[in-house]
Amino acid sequence: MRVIFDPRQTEHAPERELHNGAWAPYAEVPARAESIAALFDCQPARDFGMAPLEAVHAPEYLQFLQDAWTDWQQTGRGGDAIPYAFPVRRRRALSLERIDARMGRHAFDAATPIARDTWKSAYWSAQTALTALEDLLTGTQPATFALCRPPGHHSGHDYMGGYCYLNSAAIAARHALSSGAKRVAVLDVDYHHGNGTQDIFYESADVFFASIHADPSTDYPFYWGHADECGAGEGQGTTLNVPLPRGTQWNAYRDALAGVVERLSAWKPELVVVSFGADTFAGDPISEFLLRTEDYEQMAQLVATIGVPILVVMEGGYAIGDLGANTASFLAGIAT
Ligand code: SP5
Ligand code: ZN
Repeated sequence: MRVIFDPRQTEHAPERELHNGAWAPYAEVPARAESIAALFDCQPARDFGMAPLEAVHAPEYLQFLQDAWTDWQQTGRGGDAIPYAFPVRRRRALSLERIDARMGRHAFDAATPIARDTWKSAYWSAQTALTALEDLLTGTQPATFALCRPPGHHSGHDYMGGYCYLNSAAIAARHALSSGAKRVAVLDVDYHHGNGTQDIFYESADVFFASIHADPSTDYPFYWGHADECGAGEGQGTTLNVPLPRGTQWNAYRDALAGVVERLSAWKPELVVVSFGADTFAGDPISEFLLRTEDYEQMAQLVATIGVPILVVMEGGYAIGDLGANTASFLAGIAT
């Protein structure tokens, strides 16, 4: 399978995150992407510029991501920029200049720091998805793989969170629409609900967002991904959430996925973007599903029965020693 990977995606390297009330080493490390890239003959990203990013994200948010680290340093602080105050419920989203206000305005958690090279890596992560999309649309292969890092599915129109800054899957899905596709599905199989992607397309009739994930009653991101969230307005019925309990194994996962694949097939997308996270793996250090390496191949084979071109976009997965094998297993199933 054609694999796109840009080395500039590894420059983003926050030092630490707030985890269960204490500082912990940042789980979303450059070695994640490197461990997968080492297994493939990767092609670099091409530059599609800012327009496809602006088609998904707010201009002031894109500017904020580019400014934040420098503005943070100018306050005289060292280290990574981290928000601590947020404009929740009925607070106006004021366009304040103070870096701390801008951080909170554009984040929904305090566990997604901005480091020196965050913008550069996030930018090339999005370009990686766009390159893999174009190669899929213009090529003859049934699928391509965008080895994106940092991940994107928690990032919304004007916010970051969950290690995500730019929503590469959403950027690719919208770019597919502007390239002529009429119906695009996003299937999110990361352990965590893809709240950013859901938000971006919640009222869109031309993008079907489906997600299988840990029940947000017990797991991050908590406030999205419940089964009664089905879309709104013109997008009513084009969002599908299937939360599963901690401890889920392949048999139960497969049954859930079969139902989702049936719904997607009936909707008749022209293209499927898969937000692939390998954090459903039994050995994942921050997650609680119990999938095995060989299960990913079967998962992908089931997804491939939809029978349309597939763009696989990398999201989470933190068991670095097994991440390459788990991803390779998934890609093998897509290609067969
Ligand atoms: C892209 C992606 O996978 N983002 C995940 C962000 C998760 N951040 C919060 C994780 C909280 C984990 N709680 C750990 C429980 C350990 N048993
Ligand atoms: Zn995840």
